[in-house]
Amino acid sequence: MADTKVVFVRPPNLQKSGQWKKQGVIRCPLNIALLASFVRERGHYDCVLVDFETTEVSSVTDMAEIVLAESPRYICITTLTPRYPTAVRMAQEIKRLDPAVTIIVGGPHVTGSAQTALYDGISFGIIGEGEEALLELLDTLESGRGPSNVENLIYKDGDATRINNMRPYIKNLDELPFPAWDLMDLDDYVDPAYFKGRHLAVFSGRGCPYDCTFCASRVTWRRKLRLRSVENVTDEIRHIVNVLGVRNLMFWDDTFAADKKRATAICNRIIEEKLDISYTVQIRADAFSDELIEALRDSGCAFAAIGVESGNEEILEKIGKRETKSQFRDAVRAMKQANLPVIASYIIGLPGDTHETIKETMEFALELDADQSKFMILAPYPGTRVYDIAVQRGLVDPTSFEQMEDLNYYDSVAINLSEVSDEDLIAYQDQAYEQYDTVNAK
Ligand code: B12
Ligand code: SF4
Repeated sequence: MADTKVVFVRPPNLQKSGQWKKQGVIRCPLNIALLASFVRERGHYDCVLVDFETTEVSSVTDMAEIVLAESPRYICITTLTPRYPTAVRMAQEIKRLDPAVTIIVGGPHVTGSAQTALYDGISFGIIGEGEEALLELLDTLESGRGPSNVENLIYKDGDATRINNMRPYIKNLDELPFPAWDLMDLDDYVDPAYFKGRHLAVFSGRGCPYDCTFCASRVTWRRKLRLRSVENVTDEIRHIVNVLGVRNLMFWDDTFAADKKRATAICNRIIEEKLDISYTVQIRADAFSDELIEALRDSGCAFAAIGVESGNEEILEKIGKRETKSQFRDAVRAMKQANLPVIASYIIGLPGDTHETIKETMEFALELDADQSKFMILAPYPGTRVYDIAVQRGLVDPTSFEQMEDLNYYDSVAINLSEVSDEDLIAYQDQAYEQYDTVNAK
C-alpha cells in the first residue's frame, strides 16, 4: 500500500486559556506517532503527520488546505473533547474541498461519546485501542469490502450510528513498533519550565486498574493494565537517546508504578546503562517506597507528579481515589527527604465540594507544600463516572460544541457538580494560582 497516503492530524488547541499554552509548552503527539508507525510497518501505508499544535493556522480553511496539500486518501484525526468542535469543522471543510477523501476519527473523545461523534463529513470512528482496528479498517476499505464487520468501528447506517463489538486488547505491547518520530520535526516539542531543549514521550504501559470517578483512563483502557517489559522500554529509551539525540522524556503512563518492581527495574536499567536522561512520571502516592524514590531520583527523574485531588477525606472516598491524606503526607515527606521534586495536583469542584471542602483542599496544598501545585476545575469528560452523574442531573448536552470546548480544566466551568457557583470555582482557581507556584504538569 506504499502508494496509499494516510495523513494523521492533531487538531489545534484553540482554547483561550490553558496553562501549558501560557508557558509555551508543546507536547508531542505520541498517539498518532504510534498509529502511523503501526500502519506503516504492518500495512506499508505511506504516512504523514500534521500537527496543528506546531503549525500556525487561523482558520479551518487553512487547516483543510494544509492537510489536502498532502494528497491523502485517508485522514485520521485524534480527538480530545475540547478540540472536537475544531476537528469536526476541519473535517467538514476538508470534505467540502475534496469529497473523495475518507475521514476517520479516534481517541478519548470519540471513545467516550461514540453515539454522538459521527457528524456529517466524518466517515468512520474507531473506539478504544486504535492500532489493530485502524489497520483492519484501512485494509478493508482498500480491498473494496464493506467495513461493517471491523471491530471497534463506529459508522453511520442511514441516520443510525452503529457501534461494533470491541476486539480484545493487544496482548503483548512489546510487539508495537516505536512511534514514528521520523515523521515530525522534533525541535517543535518544547517545555521551557522543565526541560532545556526538546523532549519526547514514552508510554511503558496502558491503563489503570483504579476507577477514580473523574478520570478518563477507563474510557479507552477499561481498567485493564498492560505493561511493556523492562527490556523493551529500555530499548526505546536507548533509541531515543542514541538515535534521535533526545535526553528529555515524559512517561505518559496513567500510573508509572502500577507494578512497583517493574518501575524500579526500569529506573535501575537507566542507571546501569548510564542513559543520562531527565524524565517525568505520574505515580500514585501509595505506590512510593524508599527504594523506588531513590531509584527514580538516581535515574534522572526531574519530577514525579501525584494526584492528590482533595483535602477532604470524605470527598477522597467519594471520588474512588482509595488514598488517604496521611498517605499523601507520607509520600510527599519521603520525596522531599530524598530530594525528588514532587508536583501535586488538585481538583476544585468535585461532586459534593462546598466552600469548606475547597478551602480544606487549598489548606492541604499549603501543608503538603509540594515543589509545585496545580489546581484544575472539574471537567466531566464523556465516559467518566462524573459524566454519568452530570447526565443524571440533566446537565449534559452531548452535541453542544460550547460545552465540549469548555471542558477544559482552566478558567471555565462547563458542567458544575459542586455546591459552589461557577464564578466562585473560577475565583478559587485564580486564588490558587496566585498563591502557589504552579505549572501544568501533564
Ligand atoms: C499527553 C497528554 C496530553 C497532551 C497531549 C495529548 C495529545 N494527544 O495531543 C496535552 C498536554 C496536549 C493534553 C491536553 C489535554 N488533555 Co490530555 N492526556 C495526555 C495523556 C497523559 C497521554 C496521552 C497519550 O499519548 N496516551 C497514550 C496513547 C497511546 O493513548 P491515546 O491517546 O488514548 O491513543 C490511543 C487511542 O485513543 C486511539 N486513538 C487516539 N487517537 C486516534 C485517532 C484515530 C484516527 C484512531 C483510529 C485511533 C486513535 O489509538 C491510540 C493507540 O491505541 C493522557 C492520559 C493517558 N495516559 O492516555 C491524557 C488525556 C488524553 N488527556 C485528557 C484531558 C482531559 C486533557 C485536556 C482536555 C485537559 C485540560 N488540561 O484541559 C487537555 C486538552 C486541552 C485542549 N484544549 O485541547 C484526558 C482525555 C479526556 C477527553 N475526553 O478528552 C486523558 C485521557 C487523561 C485522563 N485520564 O482523564 N493531554
Ligand atoms: S486518576 Fe490516576 S489512579 Fe485514578 S483512575 Fe485515573 S489514572 Fe488511575
